[in-house]
Amino acid sequence: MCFASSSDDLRFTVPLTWQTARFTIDLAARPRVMGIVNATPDSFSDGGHHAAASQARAQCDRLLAEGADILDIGGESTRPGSQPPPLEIELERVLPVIRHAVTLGVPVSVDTSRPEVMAAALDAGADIVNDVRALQQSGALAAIAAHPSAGVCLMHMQGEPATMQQAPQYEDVVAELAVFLAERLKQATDAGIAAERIVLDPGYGFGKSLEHNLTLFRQQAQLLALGRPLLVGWSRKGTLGQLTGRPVDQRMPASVGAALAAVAHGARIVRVHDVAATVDALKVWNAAGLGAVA
Ligand code: HH2
Repeated sequence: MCFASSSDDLRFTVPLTWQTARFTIDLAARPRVMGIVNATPDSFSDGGHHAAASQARAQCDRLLAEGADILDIGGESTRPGSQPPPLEIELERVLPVIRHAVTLGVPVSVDTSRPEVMAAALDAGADIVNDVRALQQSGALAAIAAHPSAGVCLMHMQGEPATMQQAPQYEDVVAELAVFLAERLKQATDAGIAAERIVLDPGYGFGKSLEHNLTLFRQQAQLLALGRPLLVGWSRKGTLGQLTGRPVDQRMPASVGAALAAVAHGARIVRVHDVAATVDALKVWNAAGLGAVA
């Protein structure tokens, strides 16, 4: 893949809206914060904290009060070594939370790879599907295409969560990732999902070593050549633990730093656990004149 423009130029050429079912999200004025609601017993940083539907619903309310622009609700942990839960369990975890979240007045995303969960969540009023497997499961493209304006995040992952961190390998991580995301973007648009509905995600920590993650991070803005906004998730991830020596419950400052750096490298949506801290940091970022891309 050839990148003609400099990364700085690209920040000003990528479309800066994201079409989702009920909302057209403006990404020009300031970067947006996607708050994570893991309705799971086993997520790597907050597993079990919001596993009961009542806890997950309360977490939606809390993140919204803290300033989240989007709520991302997931019922499968994709931490290294994990296995997907049975379909019925995933549905039971996410649907009651989505039904609550869609009453709160912000875009609601479902973090899933299963077409059945995508369809049920969109039918329940969700606006976005966030798929770490980039709509590769059979029926996933059709499930999104069937909802004429639902948004979608296509993320890169090498392998599957169960084994992805055992020996990730790339000759050129940035180029390979760009080829993958371009191909998934084409598959999606060929299936009838308009490009305006799609954002892309490099998938930090998903089948990538420390070195892969950092190479990608430094060159992340090159992915803007694909012509779609970038969403990134650095929050509390293992690479931040490797950089700081901190356990997962002490990675908030590193996560906020990573979110700002990701925005500096062209991301317009950051997926985070620590919404209040990230929102505060971005307020300062925006006040310093760094937030708007016009
Ligand atoms: N990371 C995780 C899950 N979903 N989606 C996108 N688009 N980008 C990411 O980087 C991403 C994601 C993993 O984080 P978390 O949800 O906190 O953990 P777990 O998968 O263990 O529930």
